[in-house]
Amino acid sequence: MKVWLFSTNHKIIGILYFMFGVLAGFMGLSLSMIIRLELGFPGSLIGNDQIYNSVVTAHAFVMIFFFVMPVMMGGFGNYLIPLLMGIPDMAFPRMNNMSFWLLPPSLLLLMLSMFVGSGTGTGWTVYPPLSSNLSHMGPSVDLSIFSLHIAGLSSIMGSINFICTILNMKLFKIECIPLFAWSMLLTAILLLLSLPVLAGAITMLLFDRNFNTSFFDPVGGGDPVLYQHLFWFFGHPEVYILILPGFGLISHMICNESMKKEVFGVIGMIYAMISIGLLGFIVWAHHMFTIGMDVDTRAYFTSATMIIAIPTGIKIFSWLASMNGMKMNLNVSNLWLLGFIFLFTLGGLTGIILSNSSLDIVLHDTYYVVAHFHYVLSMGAVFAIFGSFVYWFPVIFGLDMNKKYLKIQFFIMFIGVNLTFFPQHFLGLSGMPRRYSDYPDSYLCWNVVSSLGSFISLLGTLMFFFIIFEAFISNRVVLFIKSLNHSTEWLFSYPFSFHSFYEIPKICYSKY
Ligand code: HAS
Ligand code: CU
Repeated sequence: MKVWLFSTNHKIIGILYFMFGVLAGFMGLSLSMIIRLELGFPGSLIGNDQIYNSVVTAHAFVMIFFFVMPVMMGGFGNYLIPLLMGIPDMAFPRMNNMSFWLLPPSLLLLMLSMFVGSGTGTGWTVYPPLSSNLSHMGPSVDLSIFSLHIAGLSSIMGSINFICTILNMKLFKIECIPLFAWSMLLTAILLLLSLPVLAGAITMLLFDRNFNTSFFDPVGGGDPVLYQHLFWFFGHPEVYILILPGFGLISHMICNESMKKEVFGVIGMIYAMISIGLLGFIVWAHHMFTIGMDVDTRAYFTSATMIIAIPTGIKIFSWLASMNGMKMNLNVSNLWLLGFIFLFTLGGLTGIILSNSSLDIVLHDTYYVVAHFHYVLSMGAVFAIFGSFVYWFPVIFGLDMNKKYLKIQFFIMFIGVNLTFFPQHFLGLSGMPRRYSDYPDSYLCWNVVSSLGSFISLLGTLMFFFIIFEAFISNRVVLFIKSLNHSTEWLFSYPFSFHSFYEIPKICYSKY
């Protein structure tokens, strides 16, 4: 018990993050099933729009802050960074423990906000005036704000830890550390710079709600648009925070699966990630084209946003170039990799369409946006998580998963998510707004398809847990890996020892 509660060990904390992420992932999935049940047929199932909106809000919060971020940074980051970089543990192991243990109370507050009062029906953006005390009286929004504060604290401490670990404890020059370490470093910097802005915005909102300030209330000289600027100055970097660690994981896996000693264009990849990180801070108002912006500002934010397609394109084409010439082997890891590249690109392209301010005036707040971000998130970030989990399962647990089941599971997921989200492009283009619990009959067909798709992905996810269960009970111990890998995490024995490196390893450079 002590081992799990008080551990300062990066592997234990990594596994704690994984367990927490799985729990939260299931919560988020359940909430999404409620959404798809409500929208699976016209008319009302829940019978209360406030509850429907609270479910949508909680789904987003849980998936973003309690599933994707903890699993990618907390889980894979903590587990793999020390192993990949040849160091005994994270720089601040006790702070690492605290980063993790702030998350359960934070999730608890979020859950409370659903059950106390009338729920936070504001969407994950928590825009005033909807989130002010006139439209959302009662404690729910305050609880959500506290939840975000605590989750933010956890992330900030985690980020400081990653930045210090990677910059101070590296054994190589910075341009030689693995791409996954680069992606974690950049994600941590993005978090450190953007989260305080969110914290400021929601604290001002808290004051508006409870202490009679009027930062966002025009009646007292405030402006709700200020909130939107503050929120999206955090919100847009946040979407890259969600995908950059995935980029790192994908680079790492592609390199190994295509039997190359490094990814095509490593330096280009590093510069691409740096530019995505930097550009991410100067495009935020593409989420606000409909506030009544003057034409120059619209032109600026449209062009700045489009420029991000360049570094992202560099990444996509470098991955493809890394795969070029490989002996094509459609094993499970490669299926997830190809799935990621294909579907993330699709989501990225719809992002470019949305970045055109004139088109966005029409598409904003429709299902087209929902389709866009689910392609980059549920098929970008989540495919990276599934693929990485399958790929590193032998490293973490020393056991082999059933390959045939995994392949079937991949195709179930692939069909499920595409069936769920592709039709949402059509719904968006024909004008169906997001965050409504009902729709006119003309939207029926694609909504039914989408709900069916979501049930297929539910089956896929359940099957994944069956496969993990099966791997544990059949206990196929991995003795050695067939192909020798380019990185160090495979070199250790199972079950893992507490610290993999008790002294600084001797590095020798060889010219192959
Ligand atoms: Fe996004 C809304 C634009 C990437 C997540 N995005 C969202 C929301 C989320 C999200 C969660 O400009 C909704 C927030 C909310 O609740 O309201 N997004 C972009 C652009 C990119 C992009 C330009 N988004 C992401 C990633 C996410 C994410 C990554 C999370 C993981 N997004 C928008 C815009 C909105 C938006 C608008 C607001 C919409 C609204 O009205 O609310 C880029 O980073 C994507 C770059 C990737 C590619 C693909 C690979 C590149 C290649 C190179 C060649 C391509 C070229 C483009 C030259 C572009 C292969 C050619 C263009 C063609 C159309 C063919
Ligand atoms: Cu954005």
